[in-house]
Amino acid sequence: MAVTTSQVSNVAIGTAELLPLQAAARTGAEAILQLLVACGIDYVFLNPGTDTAPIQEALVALAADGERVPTLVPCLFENVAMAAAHGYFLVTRKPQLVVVHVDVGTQNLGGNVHDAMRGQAGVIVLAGRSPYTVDGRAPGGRDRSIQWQQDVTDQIGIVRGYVKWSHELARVDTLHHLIPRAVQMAASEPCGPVYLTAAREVLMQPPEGERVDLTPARRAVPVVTSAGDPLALEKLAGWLARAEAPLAIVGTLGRHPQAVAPLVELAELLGMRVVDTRGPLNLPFAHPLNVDDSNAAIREADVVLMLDVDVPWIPRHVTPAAGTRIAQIDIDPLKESISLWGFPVDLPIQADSSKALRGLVAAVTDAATPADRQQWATRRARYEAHHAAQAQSRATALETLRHRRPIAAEWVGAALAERLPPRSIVLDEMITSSDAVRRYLARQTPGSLLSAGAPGLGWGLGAAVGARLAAPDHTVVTLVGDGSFVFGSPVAALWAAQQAQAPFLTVILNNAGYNASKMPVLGLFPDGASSRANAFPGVRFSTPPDYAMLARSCHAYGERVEDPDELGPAIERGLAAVRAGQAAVLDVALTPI
Ligand SMILES: Cc1ncc(C[n+]2csc(CCOP(=O)(O)OP(=O)(O)O)c2C)c(N)n1
Ligand SMILES: [Mg+2]
Repeated sequence: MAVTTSQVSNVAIGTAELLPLQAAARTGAEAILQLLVACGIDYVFLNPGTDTAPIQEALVALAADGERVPTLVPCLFENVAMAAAHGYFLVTRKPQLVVVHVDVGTQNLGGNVHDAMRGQAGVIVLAGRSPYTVDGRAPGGRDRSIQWQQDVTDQIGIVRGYVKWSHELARVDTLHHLIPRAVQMAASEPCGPVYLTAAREVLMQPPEGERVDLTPARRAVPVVTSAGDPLALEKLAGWLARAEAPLAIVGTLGRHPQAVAPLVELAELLGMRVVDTRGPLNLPFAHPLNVDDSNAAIREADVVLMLDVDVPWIPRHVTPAAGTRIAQIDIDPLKESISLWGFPVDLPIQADSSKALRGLVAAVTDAATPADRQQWATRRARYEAHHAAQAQSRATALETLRHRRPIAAEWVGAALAERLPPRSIVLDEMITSSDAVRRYLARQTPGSLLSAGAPGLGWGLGAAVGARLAAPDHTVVTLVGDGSFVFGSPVAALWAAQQAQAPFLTVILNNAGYNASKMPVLGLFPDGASSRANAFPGVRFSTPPDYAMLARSCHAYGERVEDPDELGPAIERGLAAVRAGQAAVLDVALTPI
């Protein structure tokens, strides 16, 4: 049979039909903003400096003329700006603008640029760069000593390994090509950050006729992705149809919430279990085909389908059996940006999984005989029974866990699950508490659970600001470790939330240190000196900061929770503060590491 090409098409990010052909622009900075607005950019997350002054001026001057400008979100630390744009992108798939000072502002984007790259988040970063001229003739030329110090040999090199594309905007008369190109690049899959620099002379130079051509901005639409080669999908359907133990391993498929339904359909049709690695929600948590013990499932599988996953298993811990057929559907099957990537794949298919899965479901349906269907239904019933027993033992365990003191991470998940309103988005930067919390939080709705998709800590707070701006009718809750909370520049993030009227609830899983940095010491040296002396340099926070007080100093609600019976009421107080427009931080005391 022929696999039909999916009808799903990419969403245009601009407002193409409504655009005028040209816009007024007295300076290069005004031209850039006009172009970005024409490309659908709604927000600018800004940390300014000497060389971004023309952009700051353009925001005010254009607004005074009644022109539309991106809404400003002031960020007191650059990693908050980067994470906020990332969070906004995950909800909307629309890149936003991050403006930072020169090389130093770029360096402060820090690990959150890594997150945007690995998490495939489209973000436009625009950094100033030292002025080109020193003689005083060109407007914007150097007038401060720092402009020599900040004139480094390779500013773009700071982020080159972490961006999809970069460019030094050196001329005003090419901005109308380059800005839409930057937006298209960021928003096309695999999405990612792009990095632009512009010197003040360019930002201040008047475009010809003091107008900028907006026509290219009409075409800043993401590249239409493929639904996958029909023959390859048919072949894969044949493998799956004849499998004894088919298994899907899923990474970031759920970045397209519409991909979850066809995954569920495929899994239910085949009685195929699904390993959901710790990314966005790929499968409703309570789905009976959701695998708890992924290593055992991988060992048993005879056909594995990898779906948008960077690391399907850790070879040191488990590998599929030798004869297992392994297929892959991925927007980026080669993983070019990962130096050592050697997972064996017999059938790598480049495709947008949200589209390809529909074709795959159709192909499997077509290939199914009544005997197949009978066999798949039996298999599904067996897994469902197993899952029901697990769910029962989880519920039994919770009866004890909900009263444990110090508070159990599992109870944090369950207490939230009992109280979060239906329209909630949860962000996960919890590190070692994540599995326990996720198991009891049991997110169900596609698009309602987000993660950085990468290990650069300091993402969860800024990303919550962006997610809330993108979904103002949703309750946004960010779950972080105590280490991650501090990495997230809480003063800057909570203040940005207040300024941008983007309140969210933060729950800190506070184990008084970096558990993730303690565990490798025990793992590599189980009987080593650290283990024997119970001494772990750099990982325990003795006399930790008072995070609730810190929150209050940033105009947020803040509360420390030590009593498990108080956890539920505290969550309600936090949610009430958020409903009233105030950010809230609950510092939940877990067992110290
Ligand atoms: C920017 C950055 N710095 C350092 C690390 C290394 N690192 C990984 S996990 C971790 C500790 C996280 O602590 P916390 O958020 O409290 O979570 P826990 O491990 O205690 O569960 C550290 C320091 C990192 N991933 N990113
Ligand atoms: Mg911790």
